[in-house]
Amino acid sequence: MTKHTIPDIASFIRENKSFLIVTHANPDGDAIGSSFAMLNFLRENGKEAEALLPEDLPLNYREFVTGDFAASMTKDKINTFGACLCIDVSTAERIALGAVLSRNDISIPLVNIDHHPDNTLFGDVNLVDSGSAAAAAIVFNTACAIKDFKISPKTATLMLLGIVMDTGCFRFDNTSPCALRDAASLIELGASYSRIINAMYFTRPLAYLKFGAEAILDYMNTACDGKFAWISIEDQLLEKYSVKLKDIEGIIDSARSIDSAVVAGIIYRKNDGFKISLRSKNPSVSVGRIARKIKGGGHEMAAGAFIQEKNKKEAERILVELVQEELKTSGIL
Ligand SMILES: [Mn+2]
Repeated sequence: MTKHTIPDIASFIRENKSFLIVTHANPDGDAIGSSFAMLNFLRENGKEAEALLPEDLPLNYREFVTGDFAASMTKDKINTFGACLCIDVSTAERIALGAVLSRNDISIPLVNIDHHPDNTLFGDVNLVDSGSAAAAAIVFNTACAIKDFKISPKTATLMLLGIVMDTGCFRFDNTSPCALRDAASLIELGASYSRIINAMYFTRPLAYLKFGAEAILDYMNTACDGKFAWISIEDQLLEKYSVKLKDIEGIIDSARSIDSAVVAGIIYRKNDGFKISLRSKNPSVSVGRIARKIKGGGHEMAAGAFIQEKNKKEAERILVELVQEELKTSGIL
């Protein structure tokens, strides 16, 4: 359970020959950017590396990752690598290894590279910096610490992708001087900022816009004097526009942008309960704290959780109560 530093990881990478890269389930921009940046970086500098990602990528990310990963892997295969680099994952349970495998099936050294404040230091080696805006920024700084290794424009673009997406395109509170400096350095290294912005913010099927319009019109709710706004996503609405959940998580920004809202959320049915994403607009209101009460976790300003409850009205009641409690604790209500 020791914490390591960037120079430790830099020498670890230098000393090992082959790496397996894994990230979290439902990968977001930082998970995808940081893992594939690491994959490219290692390959371009003479290391053997493979990525395991047993999930479909959200549509807009596909052009950055050209099918270059394994969708499944056996335990034996995993353990043929020199080490496993696990990037942007807060707990061992969240590692995306497919349906059958778990952390305990990995017997090679596991390096945990992450920035979540609730990281459980589950690796054999742990590089965890919760002050970092994105895991991609940690990957970038680690890459810089390996002096004779090169960072190509392709790798730099993937690193920048992670930083752009985890800072909400430099709009969230984690947009630190450091994050902006890293982004500037990456653009100097040839990262294509315009390509990222066009793919992430200016490219979507018309059906997605219509989905968003109807979601705002008919599925937006508010509580706590308008301080909590959330969209309750119904399967029938997804079906109507042939939209996949993983492609529309940005819809939470519509709730977030409501002037009175301090906490924004989306809620949707998953298995035997409801999955919840939450955002806070005020640093004294921790949605991470709310999430940790209901089988979830994440950052203080952005978190995810799960309510095991079949009835939607009841799940929403539980959620509103928890948000209300947090708003009261922090003196907002
Ligand atoms: Mn992240």
